[in-house]
Amino acid sequence: MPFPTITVSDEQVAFFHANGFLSIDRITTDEEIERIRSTYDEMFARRAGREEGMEFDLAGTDEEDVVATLPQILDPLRYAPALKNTLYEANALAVSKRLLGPEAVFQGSHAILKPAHYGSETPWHQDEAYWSPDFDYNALGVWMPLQDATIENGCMQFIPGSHRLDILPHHHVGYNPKIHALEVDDGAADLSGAVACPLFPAGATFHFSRTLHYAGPNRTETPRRAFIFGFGTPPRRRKTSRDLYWQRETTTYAAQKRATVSARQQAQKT
Ligand SMILES: O=C(O)CCC(=O)C(=O)O
Repeated sequence: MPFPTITVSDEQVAFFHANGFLSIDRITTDEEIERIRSTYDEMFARRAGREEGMEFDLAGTDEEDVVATLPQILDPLRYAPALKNTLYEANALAVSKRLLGPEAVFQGSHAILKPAHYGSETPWHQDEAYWSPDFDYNALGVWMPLQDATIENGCMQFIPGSHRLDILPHHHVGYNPKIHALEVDDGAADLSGAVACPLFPAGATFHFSRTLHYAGPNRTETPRRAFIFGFGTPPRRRKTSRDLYWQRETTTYAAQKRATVSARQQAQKT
């Protein structure tokens, strides 16, 4: 892993803790962005991870013959090793340690593509609405675009201070449990003070795992690509599980494929 080349100031750390998000102008070099972008496009073109349920349409029901409007790849480093050991990751980890504490470690990655012209919105949500209800978290997401990110193509937007809220009630988009994306229930939060964070390529945003966030549809001529990391201190097991009832309703094709892979792996172990 390269040595980190950036840090954040005490003022930026204080801003993150007060507001639940932080935007920075540069997290890696333009050369690295170019390299990542060609690997990223190749990975989405071959729909890496589709058979295992790791590539799917976030915003739709993900049938084979329907065009995906918000394709996502989970764990892209597994499918494209060229995405490993980047300066982006080194800098994202260094900043995450400043924001969360020195015990923060890498916890995962994903990639979300909003295709040109018809890329869907990513609805308002808290990341923890997707996570295991058995743990408490001290975690954040780092979001890096591979081209300009604007309001028109779907840059990140945040509700300041929402990281202090509990996990709010969510539902699958359209109340359709075949759709992976979750959306906070209507009226559960005041979304009026949203702050949009446009970025140049190689900029990045950081947000706490409870911060309400959204990214609009892509109505521009070019794809909006985002490469996302998660970092956190070790999750702490709760005495009682939270009741994130919307997770029990999930019936996506991708979740079924992942369950089949996991059952096969268990059977091979025994
Ligand atoms: O890239 C997007 O559209 C949304 C990203 C997001 O929700 C996240 O990084 O937590």
